Amino acid sequence: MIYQRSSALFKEAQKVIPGGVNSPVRAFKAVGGDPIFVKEAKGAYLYDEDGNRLIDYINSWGPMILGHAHPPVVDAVVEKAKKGTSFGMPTEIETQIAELAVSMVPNIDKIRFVNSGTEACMSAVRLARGYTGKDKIIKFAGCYHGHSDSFLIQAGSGAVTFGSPNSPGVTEGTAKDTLLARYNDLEHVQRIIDTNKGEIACIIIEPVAGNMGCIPPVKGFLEGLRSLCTENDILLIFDEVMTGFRLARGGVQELLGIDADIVTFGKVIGGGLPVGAFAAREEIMNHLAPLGPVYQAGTLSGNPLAMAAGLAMLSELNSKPEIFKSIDEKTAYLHKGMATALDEHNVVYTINRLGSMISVHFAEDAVIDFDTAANGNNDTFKRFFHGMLDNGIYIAPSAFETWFITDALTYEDLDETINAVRKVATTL
Ligand code: HOZ
Repeated sequence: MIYQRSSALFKEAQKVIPGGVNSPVRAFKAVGGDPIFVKEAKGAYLYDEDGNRLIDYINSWGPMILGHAHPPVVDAVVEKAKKGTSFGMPTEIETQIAELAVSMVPNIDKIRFVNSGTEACMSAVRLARGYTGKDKIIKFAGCYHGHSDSFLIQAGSGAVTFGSPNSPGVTEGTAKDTLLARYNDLEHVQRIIDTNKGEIACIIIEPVAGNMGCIPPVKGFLEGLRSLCTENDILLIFDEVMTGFRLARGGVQELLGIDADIVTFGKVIGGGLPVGAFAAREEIMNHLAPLGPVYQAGTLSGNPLAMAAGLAMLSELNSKPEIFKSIDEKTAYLHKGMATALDEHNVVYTINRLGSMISVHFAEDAVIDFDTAANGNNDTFKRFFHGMLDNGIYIAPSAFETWFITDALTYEDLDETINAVRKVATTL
C-alpha cells in the first residue's frame, strides 16, 4: 500500500502540533513508521488520504460499536446542529439520555455528563474523596484512566510505549496518594489496604483492562475487590469507559454481576462525539455541586450535539440487545480464525478476549497483568502490525491496547482479516 500523502500530511502536522498528533498513541511510535491520515470512514472501513481502504479494528478506540457514520447517529447530530450547537444552559435531551443510561446500567440512580473519559475518572475520584473524607486511592499497574495527574502512575496505553508511565509534571505530593497494585492479584490489594488502614477513599479499576492489551479479570478477582471495599469502607470505581455499553447493556456490572459504587463512562456513550460521564447511587451523587460540596463543572458538558449522538447510540443498543450477542459471536469467530492461522505457522502467541474486546500478544505465558503483558515480544508485534496494515487491516498501533470490534464487520471482512493473519504469520 502507498502512504505518500499521509506521510506528507504528517510532516506538515509536526511543524505545528507536538509530534504531529493530538493524542500520542496515534503517532505510531510504538510500531514505527508514519501514521495514516484518515479522510473518511463508513461502517467497518476507513478510507485514508492515499485512497486505501482499511478494515478498522480500533473504531475510534471503541465508540463506533455500530460502525462509522452510523445513519441514526449522524442524522441526530445534523438535526440538532441546525438548532444551535452550544448554550451553556440546560436542555431536555440531557435528561432524556440520563434517564436512558440510568435505566440500562445496574446500580446507578444519577449520572453527570462531562466531555471525556479522563474527566469522568478524575471527577469520580474527587467525588469518592469528598464522599469518604479520605485521600488515598488504589489503582492498578497498566490500567489507564485518562491523563489526569493521579492516574499517571504506572499507567498503561501510550504512557507505557512512550516510556513515561510516571509522567514528569505529576508532583510527588499527588503521586504519594496513588497506591499501586498488581492487576488480578487480590492478596496484593489486601496488603496495601492493611498498611493504609482507614486512609483509602477508593479503588479504581478497568474491570476488563484494555490499556495493556485486553486483560479480563481472573475468576474471583472483582468479587474479592467488592468484598474488600465493603469491609473497609472504600468505594469501588469501575472505569467502564471502554467496557460500558459494549460488553453488555449494563457493562461489566451486568455481565459479571458485580456492583460498583461509582461507574465512569466514555466512548460508546457519546456515539463518537466527546462525551464522558460518571454515575452512582443517589446518596453518593448528591455530594456533587450544586447539591453538595464536591465541585465539578464544564461549559461544554451536556453539549446538545454530543447528547444527540449519545442518545441515538444508546437508543440503538437499548432497542436491539441482540447486537451484543452478534458482536461477541463475530469476535469469537475472529479469535478462533486467528488462533488457527497462527498455529499453522507455529507462532508463539496468546490471544486474550472478553466479548468484543480482543488482543494478540506475542507471549508464551498467560497475559494477566502488566508484567506478563510487558513480556510480549514487541519486535514481533511491530512486524505483525505492519504486515496487517500492508494487507489492508488496521489494528491498534501498540501491543498495549485492546482492539474494539464493531458490529458493522461482516463475516467476509473477518475472513479477509484471518487470511491476512495467515499471510503475515509466515513473516513473524
Ligand atoms: N487513550 C487511547 C488509547 N487507549 C488513545 C486515544 C487516541 O489516541 O485517540
